[in-house]
Amino acid sequence: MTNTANPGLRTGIPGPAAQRLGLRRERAVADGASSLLPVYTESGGDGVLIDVDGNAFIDLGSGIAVTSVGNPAPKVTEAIREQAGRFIHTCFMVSGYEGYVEVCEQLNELTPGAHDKRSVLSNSGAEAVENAVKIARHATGRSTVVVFDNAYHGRTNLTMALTAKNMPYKHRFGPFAPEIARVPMSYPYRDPHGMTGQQAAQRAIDRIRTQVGAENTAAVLLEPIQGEGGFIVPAPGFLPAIAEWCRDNGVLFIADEIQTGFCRTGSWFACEHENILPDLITTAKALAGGLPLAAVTGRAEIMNSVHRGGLGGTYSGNPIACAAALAAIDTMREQNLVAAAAAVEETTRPRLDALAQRDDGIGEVRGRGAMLALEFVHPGTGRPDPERTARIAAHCHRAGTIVLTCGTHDNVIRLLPPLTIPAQTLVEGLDTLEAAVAEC
Ligand code: PLZ
Repeated sequence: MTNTANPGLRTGIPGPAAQRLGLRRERAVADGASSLLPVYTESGGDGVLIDVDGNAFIDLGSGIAVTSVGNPAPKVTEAIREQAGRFIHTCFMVSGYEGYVEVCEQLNELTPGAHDKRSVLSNSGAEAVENAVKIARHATGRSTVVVFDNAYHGRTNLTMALTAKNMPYKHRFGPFAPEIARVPMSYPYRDPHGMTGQQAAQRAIDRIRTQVGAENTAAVLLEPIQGEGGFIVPAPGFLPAIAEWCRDNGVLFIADEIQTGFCRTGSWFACEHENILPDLITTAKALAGGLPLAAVTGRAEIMNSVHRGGLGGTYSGNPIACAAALAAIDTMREQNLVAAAAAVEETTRPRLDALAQRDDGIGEVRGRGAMLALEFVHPGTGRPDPERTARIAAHCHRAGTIVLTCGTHDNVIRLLPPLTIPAQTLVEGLDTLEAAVAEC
């Protein structure tokens, strides 16, 4: 289908070159590694991705909240080139380099709280979460990790256990790591009407107290705004109440800011919106502008409780990824991407709210900054509507705008545009989404 709305489309989707690659893929790539769109990227640009058929897609996904600084961002590209021309790898466990140290300095400075901090780097978000759990168990001498309904923390064995959703993440991949307890999240749209953040926190704390026991709990791990689980923003007061209980009970509070971190929600980290000071914080995604890099940052005494050599990995904190991260962080500061995320919200939120006014299949508009979503439901019952959600997303894709879905029930369309997206491009992407909602 060729669409007139996006003048950047040259062929139907997928075009002939993408179809040829699709056939090669079928013969070479495992079916388990699937893609949302049937197209193949050739290059990027200001808020767009150009595919192998010359089609320009408006990017409202940023490769799942990664290319916040642009794709490619000139400074990041330059830093990668410069570092690649000097050396590519030493293994930090063999010999150090300045980039690793400097990324840790930046993380210690930028993450919430002025207390003494240390950081350790790894390759992926899941690996950072694994490290955070290792550190928390080591520091407390306790084993249980508490996680929440709808949580997403990764696809490795331990992080599958921490992740809530069965399909596609866990199905037939068990047995899973033990000593994980799951408790209810604050989910204002679905919680009993009027339930406050404090009440939702008390519900979770009662579960922990009665089913685990504080003295067995190493850490409470949570996303301050849940990502894959549906862009769920907990009711005000929920996060502070959980953090306070943790503090009073010697339980570490780990904030997974892998998706929410680095300017995405209109502050450097989402914990800042409620003045939370996590003991440990995991980051990845936008940190290195598209290169694989992740981190755990936390209180010095907790981080340093681990014996020498207890944390590491061949590629952890790769020099090129560190160079990219420093350039990405520079770009965030120079271009004030905190303000840019707030500007995305200013443009987008009123349009989503207006859309929800006209469409009783939209149960809720929610999110913060440049992390916004629509939850689709059956009118009247509030039952999740994953079918319509999938139709709307597919319609957007055929019309040349990349939107992502999420949610435990696959009934949420989420927007994660690059924070550098030109205003006009964002507006065109939103036009496409509005048309898709109207037509489906
Ligand atoms: N914690 C909060 O959002 C990654 C993964 C999607 P990795 N989310 C996108 C998918 O289907 O694999 C994520 C996250 C939060 C942890 C992770 C894991 O980060 O870098 O994908 O391992």
